[in-house]
This record gives sequence, structure tokens and C-alpha cells, in this order.
Amino acid sequence: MQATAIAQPNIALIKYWGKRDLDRNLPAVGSISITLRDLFTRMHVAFDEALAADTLVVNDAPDAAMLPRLAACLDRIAGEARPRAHIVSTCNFPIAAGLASSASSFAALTVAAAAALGRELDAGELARLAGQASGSSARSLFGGFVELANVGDDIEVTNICEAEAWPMTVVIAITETGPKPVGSSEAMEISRRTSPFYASWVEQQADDLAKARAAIAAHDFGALKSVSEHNCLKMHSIMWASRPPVVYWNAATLRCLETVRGLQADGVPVFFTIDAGPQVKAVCLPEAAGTVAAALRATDGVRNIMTTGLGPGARLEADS
Ligand code: 2P0
Repeated sequence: MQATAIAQPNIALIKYWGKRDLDRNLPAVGSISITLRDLFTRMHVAFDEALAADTLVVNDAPDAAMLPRLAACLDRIAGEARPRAHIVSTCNFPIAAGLASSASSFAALTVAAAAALGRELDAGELARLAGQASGSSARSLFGGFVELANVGDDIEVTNICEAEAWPMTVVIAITETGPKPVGSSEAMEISRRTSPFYASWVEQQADDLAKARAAIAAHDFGALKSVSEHNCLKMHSIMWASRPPVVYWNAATLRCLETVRGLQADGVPVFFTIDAGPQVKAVCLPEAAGTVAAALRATDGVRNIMTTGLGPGARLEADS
């Protein structure tokens, strides 16, 4: 009754922001992401009839705050009458700081829990279960370029380009390591209820998805840059125009955008994207990685740099 799975976070190029069904945690819009290679969450799940309560250890420390959300995910997979579980999570990057730790965590948890129960779930069922826990985590079930589509009353997650088919490097500029001021679920609801731009965001998403899909199919970096930056800035405009406003950026976030703009002016193949946090992700062709990393490292306010290629989807660990 135990298993270990590993999953990588993903970075959305065409973003998920807003929900169409809060109970089932269904996204209002489709999204397209890239799964990273060198950042990971490893999740060990052991169901045990002898346990009186679930337990969670994250990076060697008990974590009571996160436990209810993980326990609810296990309830959906195993039923509420399930045996209690001991969950051990290890993550090699900052948690809850806009680096998609929930995506890798819930993708790994879903895969590990299903295996621990001996349940053979197909990709659709895994995506539904992971997505109910964290919308973006359904995308981390797959590697490379991944699309999450709204299909009828459901979601469908597919790989649209393998990681090796169009190599990219992502340089992440960490501008702050603490947890974010407002969680993304709450911020999405504030946006949906109050932002004057929300309705047009939902309406225009199909167009951005089509442009990104075509750019990926054609390996057209310029086209992917153009639609990704536009989609990212639209998402943040919605947040900024909400009441209360949600602003995840800091001064260094903006300085990183200037750095990326400077690189682009010099012909470097790179573009930026920013999620629900102050970190800047610079997506570039691999030959530009060194130049991009050096420029971001030299940007005032950048505390740390992480560089990664694209990687695989969630999977069981061989030794589990
Ligand atoms: C994304 N983000 O597409 C967008 C862009 C953040 C900004 O998905 O409420 O933690 O748990 O379904 O999955 C943040 O996402 O949100 C997110 P919930 P989740 O990556």
C-alpha cells in the first residue's frame, strides 16, 4: 500500500486564470505549458490501517498547514473511508513562491496514491483527479509542451510536442523567496468577480491557444514569444485591475523584464513569462542560455538563478 512518484513543475505560456466550476475546480480557459526537467517534487505515500490520522512531512519537517489539501486529494482517489496515510514530500525549489510547487506536488501525489492503491487509472482520470486538487497539476502529468483543453464538461490534457523535439531552456530569476501574499485560487476568484477585463480574457483565450499551438507545431520561436508575452501581460492586467488589486510583481520583477527586452533588442532568442509570484521565467533557445543567465544574474534585486531544460511527465520511482 505504498508508492513513490516524482513530478516536475510546469510553466504556463498560455495561462490558466479563473475557474468555471469551483466545486470541481474546472478552469475557465484552456492553457499550454512546458514541463521543466531539473526542479522536482518527490512524493511518497504509504496507506496504513494502523494509522489514526494522516501525517505529512515536507522537506524533513512536519507540515500541518498543507495536510488538509493533500488529504482531500487522497479522499477523492481512495474514498473517504480509506486507510490513513503517511505522506513524505521532498521538493528541491522554493514552495509557494510562484514556481508551481502545487503542480508538481499534486501530480506526484496523484500518481503515487493511485499506484499505492493498485489502481490503474488512465490519463484522463489522473488528469481529472490531479486537476481537482490544483488546476495546473494536471499538466505536470505530461512532459514537454502540454495543452490542457476544456472539452465539454471536462478537461483533456495532451502532450503537443515532446521535450526533445524542440529543446528550450528556462532561466528562472528568483527575486523573492518567501510565500506569496495571496494564493492563486483566491486571486483567481477576486479577478473573476471584480476585474473589468475578465470577460474579454476568457473570450480571447481560444485565439491565443491557437496561435501558440501553431507556433509550437512550426517551431516558430518568434511567434511563440509574441503570443506568450501578450498572454502573460493580459493575465497580470486582469489582476492589477481587480478590487482589491493583486500585484505579485516587485521592483526586481520589472527590472528582469527590462533585461529580457535588452537581450531581445540584441537579437537573443528569449522571452519572459511570470506566474502568480514575483519570479521571472526567461524561456530561450538552449544556445542563448548562458547569455540569458548572466544578464539576469547581473540584474539588480535578483537573488538567485535556476536554469533548466524541458523534462518528462510525472512517473513512479523505480524503487517504490
Ligand atoms: C498557470 N497559474 O496556468 C497559472 C498562471 C498561476 C498563474 O495555475 O486554484 O495552483 O489550485 O487550481 O494550479 C496557479 O495554479 O491553481 C496557476 P488552483 P494552481 O500555471
